[in-house]
Formats: sequence, structure tokens, C-alpha cells
Amino acid sequence: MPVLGSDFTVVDACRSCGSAHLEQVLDLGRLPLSDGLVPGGSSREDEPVYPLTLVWCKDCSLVQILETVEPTTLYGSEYPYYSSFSPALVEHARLNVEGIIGRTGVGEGSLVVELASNDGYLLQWFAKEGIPVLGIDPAPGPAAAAEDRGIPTLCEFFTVQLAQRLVSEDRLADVVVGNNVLAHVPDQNAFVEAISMLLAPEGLVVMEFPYVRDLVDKCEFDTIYHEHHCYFSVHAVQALFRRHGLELVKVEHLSIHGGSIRVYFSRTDAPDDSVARFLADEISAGVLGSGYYERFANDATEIRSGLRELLQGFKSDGKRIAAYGAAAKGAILLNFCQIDDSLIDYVVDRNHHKHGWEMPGVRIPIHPPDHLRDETPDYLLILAWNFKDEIVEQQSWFPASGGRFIVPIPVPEVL
Ligand code: DWN
Repeated sequence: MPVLGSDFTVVDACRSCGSAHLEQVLDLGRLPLSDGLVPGGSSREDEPVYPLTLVWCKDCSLVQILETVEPTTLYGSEYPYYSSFSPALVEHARLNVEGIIGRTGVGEGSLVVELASNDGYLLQWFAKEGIPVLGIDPAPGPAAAAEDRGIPTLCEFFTVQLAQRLVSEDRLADVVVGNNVLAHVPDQNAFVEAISMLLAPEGLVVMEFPYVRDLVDKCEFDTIYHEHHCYFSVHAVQALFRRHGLELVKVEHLSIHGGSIRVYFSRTDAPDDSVARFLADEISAGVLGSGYYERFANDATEIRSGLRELLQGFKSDGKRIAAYGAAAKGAILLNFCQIDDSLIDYVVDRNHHKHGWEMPGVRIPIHPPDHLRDETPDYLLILAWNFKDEIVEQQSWFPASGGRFIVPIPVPEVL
């Protein structure tokens, strides 16, 4: 029986505005840590599980989880996520950098700082243009990989103290980039205050994170996990940064990671019309009202039962089922839907750091993609559904040999 983890706290006020008016959206129960892969063959008893409760702030609309697991537990020496194993993500980063250089004109005399720089997948594109960069990432593995590719990286959490140290060294940032990091931060105000301190007077902040409208509209409940403390609307993120003297000047909607927004903040630039458009669309969609979140729990429960029934039907017909992508979202999907090794034989993933480990909770072994050819399944459940097109193309031999893909989100579908 998994043990209840002890290294977590529970907030009773909004992580942004401090309001006590938090309303429950979905209780996911007690789940393991989504990136907490387990060594093959280890006992189940010593794997901790933690409560996971999604709520919504009625005052600033920030969707968030109540639980804060100790960050050093989440991003320890075994943290397995390396961005460069997803080619589509690396290309997405290259285009992002191209756009930032075009907008800001940063050059050899500038400094670009990335928060949660992982393995240098994004900063490498600035460095290739001769633009000075600095990565900041607390996960030792990815930070070391970034250094190996020549990206100077501080293996630390980004804090007010670190920002003060960099400012004292006259290392103000002309651009601060933060992709898939803001959602990961338990203390939103301290983090954004540190960004404001580090940013040069006419600097630009460019942040990317999953968009709460995609989460709700497509019921992407498997993207809710202990690393992701917050799920932003444009209204919520504008209020958060405005509190620290940074104004929202541009918003873009992106397809990456199941639907994200890229937001730009500045002290000097004027907002373009995208800001008013996104704010107006959120109001008309009802994002600022509780009714918008009422169906989410029901939708998640329907997907859970539909997916289980689909897989149980194939299994009772003697079919073999495997899964693709040892993703954090995959760990949540399998554990929330209680899909274990009685249904799924194994998971494959290109990230060699994950090979030989097991998915958290359900304990399904992780192999390289070539294992699919050794023990070819009848069905392949795509856990990294946000990269569905890339995976289907990459594994095009599989349907050609009679196999069929299953995509679980937004509704379970056999391709
Ligand atoms: O915030 C986070 C999100 C944005 O990304 C972090 N918690 C870490 C990560 O979450 P995730 O693990 O759910 O993200 P991914 O990027 O959807 O995971 C994809 C997994 O699939 C990776 O382990 C790499 C793997 N993969 C593969 O094996 N072959 C991915 C592609 C595209 C492939 O072709």
C-alpha cells in the first residue's frame, strides 16, 4: 500500500492574490509524483502518494492546486525530463528565439536569461547567434546537459536572493524567458518579483505555459500534477505581473503541450490588440465565473470510465496493449484512471534516462521505442498525446503492420 508523502503543505489562500475564496474544481485523489519514476523491481510500499486538489480563485480567476510538495523532492537528482528528446519542442523553441531576436534586437552586448532552462534546448539558439545567455535550472541532470552543450547554467531555484545576487554582479537581463516554469512555482509573487528585479529597465519578459481554456475545453486533466501549481488565464497572469510593475503587452495562443499561451511583459512597450482580444474572449467564454469549471470533473470521470472500458474490452479479446511516452501526464492518466500492468504491458520512450525505470504508481516498465518491434502490441496508447502527430509519423510502421493507436484526450479514440 503506497504511503502518504509527508513533505507537502496545503495552501488556504490564492497563490497569486491571497484570496480565501477558493472553489474546488476536481479532486484527483492521492497520486504519485508524475515525474517520480521508480527503479524497476523496487517495492511499492516506499513510493509516496500525495493528495491533488484543483481549485479556482473566485477573485482573480487563477486555477491552482492546494498542495505544495517540497520542490527539492520534485526536482531532485533523478528528475528525468529533458526537453531535447522532443524534436517538435526544440523546433518550437528555435522559432520562439527567432521571434524574440526580431522583436528586441538583442545582440552581443545583451544578456538573455532563461528560467527553467532544462538542457539548453532553447538557449542554444541565442548562443548560436553570439548572444550571451545564462540558464537557471534546479534539476542537476538537465543543468549538466546544458553545460555540456556550452550553455552557462546555474543549478539553482530562481529566487529573489538569486536575482539580487545577479543584479549586484551587474547581470541585468535584457530578456527573461520562462517556458513551462511559471506554473511550476509555489510562491508566484516571490518569483515574479524576482523577475522584475532581474529585468533591465527596458527589458522584455517572455513566458509560455499551458492555457487554462485548453485544460478545461479539452478536459486535459492529465496535465494536472504536483509540479503544476497553477493553470493560467490571461486575466490571472496579467493581474499577477501587474502587481510587480510589469504590463502585459502581447498574447499568443500556441498548440504546444496541448494548448499554451505565450505572454510578453514590459515596463515600456505598449500593449498590442491581442491583449484586449484575449481578455474579451475570456469574459465571453465565462472563464471568470464558476459555471465554466462545473463540467470539468464530470468530463474527467467520463474519460476515465470510457478509456478503462475500451482497454478492458481489447484485453478481454486477448489483445496486447502498450503505451508510448513515459510523460508526466501519462503517469497521471494511468494512475487517475487506474490503468496498470494488468492492461498495459509496457511503455516506450526515446529518453534513455527513463529506460529501465517504471511508471510511478502503476509500475509499468519503460523501454526504448525499438521494444515495440520485439514485442509488437495490437494497440498503442499514446500517453504523450500532445506530440501525437510526430509520434504517429515516427512509428508509421506500426499501423502499416496492423497495429492501431489509441489517443486518450480529449476523448478516447482509436485511430
Ligand atoms: O511542465 C512540463 C511539461 C510542459 O513537459 C514538465 N512537467 C515536463 C513535461 O511534462 P511531460 O513529461 O508530460 O511532457 P512531454 O514533453 O509531453 O513528454 C513527452 C515524453 O514523450 C517525453 O518523455 C519524451 C517522449 N517522446 C518520445 O519518446 N518520442 C516524445 C516525442 C515527441 C517522441 O517522439
